[in-house]
Amino acid sequence: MHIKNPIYVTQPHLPPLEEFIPYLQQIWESKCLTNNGPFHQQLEQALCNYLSVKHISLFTNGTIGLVTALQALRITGEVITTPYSFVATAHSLLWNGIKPVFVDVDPDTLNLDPSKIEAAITPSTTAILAVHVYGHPCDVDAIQKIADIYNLKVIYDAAHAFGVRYHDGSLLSHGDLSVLSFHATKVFNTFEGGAIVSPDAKTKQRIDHLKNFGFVDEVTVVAPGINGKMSEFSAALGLLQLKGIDSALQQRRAVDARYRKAFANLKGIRCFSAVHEDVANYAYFPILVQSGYAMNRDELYQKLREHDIIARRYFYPLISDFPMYRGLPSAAQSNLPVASQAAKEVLCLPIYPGLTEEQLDTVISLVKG
Ligand code: T4K
Repeated sequence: MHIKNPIYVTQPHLPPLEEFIPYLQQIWESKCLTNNGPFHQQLEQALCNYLSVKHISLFTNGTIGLVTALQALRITGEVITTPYSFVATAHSLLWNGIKPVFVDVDPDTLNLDPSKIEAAITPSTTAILAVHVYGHPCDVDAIQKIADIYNLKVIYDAAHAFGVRYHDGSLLSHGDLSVLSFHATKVFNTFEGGAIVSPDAKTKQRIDHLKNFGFVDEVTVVAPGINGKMSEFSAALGLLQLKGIDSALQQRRAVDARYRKAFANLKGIRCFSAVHEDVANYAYFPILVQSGYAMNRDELYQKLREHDIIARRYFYPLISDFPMYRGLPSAAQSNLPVASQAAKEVLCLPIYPGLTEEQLDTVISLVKG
């Protein structure tokens, strides 16, 4: 069974091109390309409504959002974080001169394990930077409880968590700030993009200053801000993407259900259940390839590639194994046994709107062997 076009782990969801043209015409007519233009303002409002949050600041990408979130809360010293994420999570700490302290993950969710956090707190600890990996919620209550006791800020890297609802509200309302990514590979994309969700208008205002070089008005600069602004092109696409988001999420849900059913009794393949969230977003379909399966994870990865199926090992290697982190005492594998094992076993299978039945059958039959 050999297929002509590769099947990628994801493909961006895009609206019909002709629907984007009128937005481009408006941009051409107004000559307003960026700097808090009309589409930018409309998208902030539309996202607040869609996500049920009060304050959103759009960004050029999620990474600059993370860097800015740490600045906005004036985080310094040491921050407790997870090794099991995309490398941008920890890089945002280094860009702020902050020392990451890696803590192991929970075997059920692969999110930061709250029971391991307290042992890693020192007098220099100022915050917890956790990730809702694959869009599955962290144990936000347990994390907040620890943060309250030790007076720590909590930032969620919610790059995977667009639209996820938890505890009768948006998952993005937990912690002091949540940071989204609207990268091409995400559930909701604006080509490149991101956002910070703030709890109040004052925090949003500080973030809006920081993403615009620190400018408050033409002659006043209050902080060494960065250029993190989203352009009108991305904001316009975002407005259009919102119209199709519910259908895109339904299509993802259908793919998720197919995989889950197909692998339910497959020895050595473990799927993650989306039992914790009220509304899931099916951002990824990770499986763990464990003992009992016919081959190891890398062999399955290779076998799929030979059939032009480009599954991805998110997240291998662990962040703590990259050269700029591995010298840290907390990066030792002995400190991170659960994350280390997961990094050896995980494989994210293709999931995106538009994945055809035939493509899905191909992936499933290869995994089933
Ligand atoms: N925090 C977390 C937890 C994150 O996962 C990420 C990003 C961030 C923070 C940072 O947010 P941003 O600054 O990116 O907004 C991808 C993405 O580049 C990255 O955004 C994402 N996480 C990460 C998990 O995945 P790669 O290196 O795997 O991407 P790439 O280019 O190999 O793309 C994967 C597949 O997607 C391709 O094989 C084909 C398809 N694709 C990709 C692109 C870019 C397309 O079909 N079209 C495209 O334009 O990192």
